[in-house]
Amino acid sequence: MQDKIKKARDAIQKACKIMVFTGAGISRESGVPTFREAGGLWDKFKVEDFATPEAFQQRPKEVWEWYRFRRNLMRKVKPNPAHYAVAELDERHDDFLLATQNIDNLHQIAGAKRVMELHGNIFRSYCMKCGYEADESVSELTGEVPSCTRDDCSGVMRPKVVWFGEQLDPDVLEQSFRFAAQADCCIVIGTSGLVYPAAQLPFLARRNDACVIEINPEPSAITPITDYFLQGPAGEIMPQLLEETR
Ligand code: BJW
Ligand code: ZN
Repeated sequence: MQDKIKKARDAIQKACKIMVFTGAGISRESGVPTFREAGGLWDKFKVEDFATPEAFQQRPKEVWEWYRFRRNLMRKVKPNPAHYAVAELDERHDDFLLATQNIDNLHQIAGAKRVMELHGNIFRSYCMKCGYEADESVSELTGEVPSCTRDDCSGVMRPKVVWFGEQLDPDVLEQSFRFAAQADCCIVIGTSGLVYPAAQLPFLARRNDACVIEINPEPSAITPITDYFLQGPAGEIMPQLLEETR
């Protein structure tokens, strides 16, 4: 394992264009539950009841309750050593991009600057009628199903996250795809690699002959295309990829 870590570290040092692609697993050690593991969110809640536009249309109050519950949890947690190591890579490398599927803000709190939020951000909401956006990282909009506070719009507000069957923000997706297709190193951390189009990113990098490094305690759908699969928790392994080069 130490030999593999050393080789991965060398590949990162040599690389010019580095992409980091993260999923729920990177925040696991901070106390944020993942989706598809035993005990994960999809064990307790059905995807179609909470993470689809149809669910929101039919039961907006329950969907909002679920998001408030998760917001309250995410507000309390802190970045772990893996988030800080990713932020350090961002600071060190001129040509860097972090594409995250996470909505928890932990990368930004750790100090990462060049972040693409593929699936949105749980602390933001927008009006479905006029598009007005609200930042609710500090205080929540009120009401069981909050309504728009701009002028006299009073449209229905929804969390600014991407549900199944919805398009990802085209700018975010395009910038991430373009970067991945030119990257010479792609570090994949804590994702099952099952959700598309996000999961395409490491495959695009691989097609460009990038060195693909993965950190995950379990193999994922991305593992078969990796050069170095570093099996274990992100909070322990990710900081080791930066050691000695500090
Ligand atoms: C650790 C660890 C530790 C544990 N350290 N690691 C092509 C083929 C097939 C299907 C599709 C396709 N293209 C589109 C689709 C449909 C669909 C899709 O992908 N379905 C598949 C599941 C079959 N995609 C979409 O609908 C997307 N939209 C789209 O494609 O639009 C175009 C379109 C529109 C209409 C019709 C057709 C096309 C949108 C996807 C939105 C995903 N949204 C969610 C919810 C976000 C909001 C919320 O949280 O409430 O995003 S679902 C959920 O999954 C969330 C995550 O970001 C995403 C990915 O999950 P992630 O991060 O990988 O988590 P897990 O739990 O799966 O894995 C955790 C990993 O961590 C595990 O591997 C652990 O081992 C590991 N781990 N501890 C490191 N300490
Ligand atoms: Zn509005």
